[in-house]
Amino acid sequence: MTSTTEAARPAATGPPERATSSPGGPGPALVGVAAGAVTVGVAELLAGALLRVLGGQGTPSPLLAVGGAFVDLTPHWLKDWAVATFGTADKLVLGIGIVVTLLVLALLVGRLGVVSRTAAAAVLLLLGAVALAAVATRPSFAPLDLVPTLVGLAVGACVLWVLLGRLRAAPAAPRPGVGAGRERHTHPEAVRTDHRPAPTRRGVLGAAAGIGVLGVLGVVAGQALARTGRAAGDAVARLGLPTPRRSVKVPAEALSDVPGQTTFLTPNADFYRIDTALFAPRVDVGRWRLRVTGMVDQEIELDWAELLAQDHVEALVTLACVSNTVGGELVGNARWTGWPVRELLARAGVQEGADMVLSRSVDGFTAGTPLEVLTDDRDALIAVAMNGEPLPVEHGYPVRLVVPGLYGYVSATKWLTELKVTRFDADEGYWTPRGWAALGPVKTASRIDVPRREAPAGPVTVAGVAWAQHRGISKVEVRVDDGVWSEATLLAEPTVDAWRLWTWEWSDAEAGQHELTVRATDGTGELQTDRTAPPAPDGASGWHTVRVTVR
Ligand SMILES: Nc1nc2c(c(=O)[nH]1)N[C@H]1C(S)=C(S)[C@@H](COP(=O)(O)O)O[C@H]1N2
Ligand SMILES: [Mo]
Repeated sequence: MTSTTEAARPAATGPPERATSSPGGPGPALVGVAAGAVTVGVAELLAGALLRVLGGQGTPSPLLAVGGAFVDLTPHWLKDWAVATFGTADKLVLGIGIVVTLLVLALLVGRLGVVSRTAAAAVLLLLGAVALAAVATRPSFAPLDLVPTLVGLAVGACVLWVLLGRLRAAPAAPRPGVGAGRERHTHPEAVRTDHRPAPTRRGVLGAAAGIGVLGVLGVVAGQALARTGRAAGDAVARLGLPTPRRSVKVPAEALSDVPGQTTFLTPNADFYRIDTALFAPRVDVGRWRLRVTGMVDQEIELDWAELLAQDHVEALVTLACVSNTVGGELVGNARWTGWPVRELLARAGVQEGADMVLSRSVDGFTAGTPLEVLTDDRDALIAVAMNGEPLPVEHGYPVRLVVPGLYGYVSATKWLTELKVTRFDADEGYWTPRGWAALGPVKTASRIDVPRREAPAGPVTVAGVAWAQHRGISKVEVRVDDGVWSEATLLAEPTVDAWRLWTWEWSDAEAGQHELTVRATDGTGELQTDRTAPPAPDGASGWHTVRVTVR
């Protein structure tokens, strides 16, 4: 009875029959994934190699170009939702989304191959055309950028075509009526393939898996090459940074030795990064230009060598993001080297009636900055260095704006390429039509760094940082639970444009739950507001409170 059923089943349901007449099962899908992986792998490897060989001026990753185009096409509400939901992990989530999408598309292309090889190849090429369109519409596009994707597609299409064909020619497993027990010694094809090119199904699938793995390795290698290529590009700039006519030293009295407290200068590698760019644009300093346009007597175009030849200064400026929440980390302080914007604007000659400068990035981002903060005596800089090093790519290499007193979204344009002198009633920065205020002066803020959760009973050092850029900090006060406000000790304030560190000795922390609250007073004597507000539209406000368990 059992043996009858077993012998009958394959013949009755017929999978072997179907497999020999047309390639069903997981095979076609695997072939699709292999073709997809090798397409992307070859494209990424080639792009990375070009970037490496051309020293940071080669082509960008096709994958990232597709991601970038996707971000550009995403509606605002979806983008806002993604940022709100995933925070700074939004790019990781997008990356995972892209990989999953590609995987599904590749599976479908493979399955389509069961019906028609031509159709599968056509769809692969169609998807390739979409990728090419994404590459071609990137802001920094150069025709060479198309080559890696084209080559990848050619290889991928060949792999798809050949493997689907071989899969079709390969007999699946046992032939109809062949029982499992007899497979080994009655499988003539298995013996034959050892001597003749007629493929076995297993052989084809093995090849597909191998090719797929090679494709993934290609992506990894391509990304690694691109990274070293970009680093090589940075070395170009390292050869030439300006010697500032005025340099700043951070006095020891501004530095803290309290473990866990904010460091006065934020190392470049730890500096928060916020921008709309999926990947930081690679700007070739050799081709970089800064243009001054709009309401000026005379338009100006400046290249890297000309910019370096100007009179640069150093300044300590704390940069803050309007999206920073109370107690949040989207704020950092650096020593910037740059040429004062006011000197460039004076050279161009600003015309009567202008009240805004719209700065533009190579990637299309814009910021609208009030003209007056760029022309008064503050250190609004066309910055080329950050903490003594060329700007890191993610922070605007080779040139960005830094303006003391304003949130980054209305002032700190990275990968700067144009300053358009204009009017607020004629132009607006990137974020303004997206629901953020046209003006973004930094609100006075203070933060408790330590303790954050727990503290031992007895004396406890409470420490943190406060900022009110270009107004300075004159007082910081700390309160335990609903007690009285005590004045914290302020560390030195080398400039009103940077944050100020503070400490306070909590002399008698008692076991139990406590709330510590901090508030600052700015240099004009105005107390930080206790009115809580969310980041949108013009910056969060409210006092920072931490809940501490004392043991
Ligand atoms: N080109 C470009 N510049 C930009 C942005 C951007 O999206 N694109 N974001 C701005 C915002 S919102 C902030 S807070 C600062 C952050 O600078 P950072 O990434 O160097 O910290 O950059 C500003 N400059
Ligand atoms: Mo920001």
